Parts: sequence; structure tokens; C-alpha cells
Amino acid sequence: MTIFDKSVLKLSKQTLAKVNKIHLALPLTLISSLLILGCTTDSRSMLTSKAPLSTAQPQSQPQPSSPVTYTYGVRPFYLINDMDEGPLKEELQACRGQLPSKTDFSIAHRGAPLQLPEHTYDSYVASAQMGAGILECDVAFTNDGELVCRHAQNDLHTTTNILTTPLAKQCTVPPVLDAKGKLTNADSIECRTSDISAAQFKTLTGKMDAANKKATSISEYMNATAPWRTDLYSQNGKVLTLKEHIALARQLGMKHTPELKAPAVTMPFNGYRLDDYRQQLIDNTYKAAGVPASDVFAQSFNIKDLDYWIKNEPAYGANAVYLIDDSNETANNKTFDKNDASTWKHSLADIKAHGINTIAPALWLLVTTDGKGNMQPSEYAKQAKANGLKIITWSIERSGPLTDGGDWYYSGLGDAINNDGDMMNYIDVLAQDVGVQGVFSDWPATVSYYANCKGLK
Ligand SMILES: [Ca+2]
Ligand SMILES: [Ca+2]
Repeated sequence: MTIFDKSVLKLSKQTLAKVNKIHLALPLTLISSLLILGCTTDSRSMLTSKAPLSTAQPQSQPQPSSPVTYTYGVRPFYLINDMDEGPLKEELQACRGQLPSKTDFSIAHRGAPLQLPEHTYDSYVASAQMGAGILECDVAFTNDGELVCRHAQNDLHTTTNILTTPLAKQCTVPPVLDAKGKLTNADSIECRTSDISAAQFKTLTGKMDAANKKATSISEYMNATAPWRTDLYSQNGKVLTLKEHIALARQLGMKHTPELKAPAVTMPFNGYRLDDYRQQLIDNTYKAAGVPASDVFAQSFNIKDLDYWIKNEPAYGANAVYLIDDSNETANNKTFDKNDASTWKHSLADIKAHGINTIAPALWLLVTTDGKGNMQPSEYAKQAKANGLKIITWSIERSGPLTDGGDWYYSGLGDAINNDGDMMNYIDVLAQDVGVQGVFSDWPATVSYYANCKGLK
């Protein structure tokens, strides 16, 4: 057992002790709050253990099924209370006494980054505690060929503390200070995982993803978290390699959804080809760890990545997920319209013909309105279903307050969305009318609560 593993088990024991003490005496929501407080403070030992990479190898033995105690925290109850009156609100209210549990319908998007820094240990553990059954690692590579979890190959400057470390000078575009110490290139700083080694990556601390591109100092640049997020849980920020991520997901009893992120560098990179990268995602990670292909949902926005896995790793390819939005599926010289097939790059039948079984369009592609404030499946969703494609979607809880109709994730739904509680109606239309099989979210408790109330596994 590695240091890494022990820390997880320690967390689990302490959590269980807390549950046993208070379980009968306190209302459920209060229990949930206490658990959140109790659990997110306990990973400091992880940070101080400077274990070399070789000690963090995943184990091939079966792992405990669920070494976490589940909790919804307060947020689902806040959202339900904010819902417009109606049968769904009554139904969700009636589930307030349900015991929190894990569901594969709830997919952790980068962990729980609404409040805990994305792709960090604390964020992953929090997502498991909130009942997510599947955990994401966005995959990027270091300059010595290790796969690590970052949302993009070139986001170290906004998701970690790299600019405050000596590694800043290795960045593709390092920060530039003038003679008076004033930052002069805030809008162009760029730090890539491929600028550093895996060992160097492990010295970084994850932070909430944000940057002030007009800043004149490093601290101003870094201190830019949106007011509806928080820096409260950013003190530890342990970053993980993909191998460590796999070991942690197994310890937490979760399935796996890695996303192969497009390289920011020209490939081949020091002899490392795109096909090497595609193969490495499967080979010396999941296969080496003995994770069954049925528990791995590899994702990509690049349909050629899907083609590669379907051809070369059919067991993984059968489960692979094609990510879709207007950036990769708009026909030439058109503007993407979810209700007009002539604006789509591929028809849903074409996508299916690649051998793809599951697609993951962004939320808003799947839902439209009747013009009277009622949400219903879009033409895109209908055609996906008609072509026998399984659908999952992303990402709930990635937006700020919804009083102004929400952001990009709610595109075209302005007449149906005007308060935070409407998020539950959105999830309901996706689950019941579109028929999605899972929903990524930045705060899995919201989706887990809904799914468990409705009996979605
Ligand atoms: Ca992703
Ligand atoms: Ca409303």
C-alpha cells in the first residue's frame, strides 16, 4: 500500500466515525454540512508526502467498493427551495429524507470545481462524497511523457501556482516584468504541461481556474476567482498524474472517464506521435492497472481519436464518448442551430456509422423551448435518439446564478430559465424527455440528488 492509499483510508475512517456519532441525532441536511466540513480538511498529509512517482503505481487487485460516506450538503435543498411551484418541486421535496448514495448518472466534471480547484485530490474526493459514480481526468502530457490531469495542455498559468514558482521561467510564454516590477504581458502568458517534467508538475499546487488578463502583477493575475465560486478550499491543491487519478478513483469506488485533450504543441513532439498519445491513454494506464474496459469511458472532441480507439482498442472504443458542441460539429460556413440539421457537420447517422455508440453534446444542444417557457428535446436530441446513440451531457453547475437566463450552457433557453431552481427542470427534461444516461456537473450533489430521487442508477 502506498502513502497515497493510506491517506484515503484515513479519510474514510474519520468520516465514518463522524457519521456514527451524529447519524441519529441530527437532521440530514445538517449531517451533510458537517461531513463536508469534516472531510475537506484532511488531505494535508498528502501534500507533505513528497512520494516519487514510482510509489504511486495503481494496484491491480480489486479495490474496496466505496470507501466514502455520501452526502448531499446544502446545495440541492437550496435549489429545490428556489424552484417554481409544480409537481417536480413537490416530488424532489418529498425525497428530502433519502439517504445519499452513489449513481453513475452523476458524473464528476473535473471533480467538484464549483468550489474546489479542478483536478485536485480534494476536488475528486468531494465529488465522490457527493455521489458521483464516474470521475473525469482531462488528460495532457508532460515533457517526459507522463500523462497528467489538467483541463488543457496549456492552462497551468490559470489552474496552478506555477507563476509563483521557479518553473515560471520554463513556460512557453513566461511572465514579463518591466524595470519597476510591473507585469507587462498578462494577456499572453502561457504555461504548458509539456514545458515541464512530471516530477516538476507534482511540485505545483492547483488553484481555482481563473486569471485577470489585464493584471499588472502576478498576484493580481492569479487572484481572479469568480465571486460565485470560492477560494475557501484551495489551500492544498494536490495535483495528480493519470495513474494516481486511476488509483484514487478505484479507492473511491468510481468508474473512469478520461478525456484526451488536443495537444497544444505540434505533433510529433520530440518523436511522440498523436497515435502514441492515443494508445498511451489506454495502454500503460487503464490496462496496466487492470481496470476493465467496461468501466472506462474515454472521451474526445476529435472524431479521429474515436476512430483510432474503435479500430485499435475495440473494447475501449465501444465505450468511448464523442464530445460535441458548436466548435467541432458546425457545417462549413454555417452557424450551428440545434434545430436545423443543415448546419451540422456530421449527421447523427454519420456519427453512428463511425462505430460510435455514445455522444456527449453540450447541455444546450439537446434542449429547446416551445417559445412559452417550456423546455423540450431539440431536433439534435431527437435525431441522436432515432439513430440509436446513447447520450450523456455536460455540464450542470458550471454557470453562475441563473437569474439572467444563464450563460453559454443555457443558449437559446432564455424564456425557460430565470432562477437557480430552474436548473432542476433542465436536468429533468434531459433525463426524462431527452433520455440522457448521465450528466457531468461541477457540483455532483445536485445531479446525484435528482438521480437518486428518480431512481436513476
Ligand atoms: Ca473534460
Ligand atoms: Ca423560473
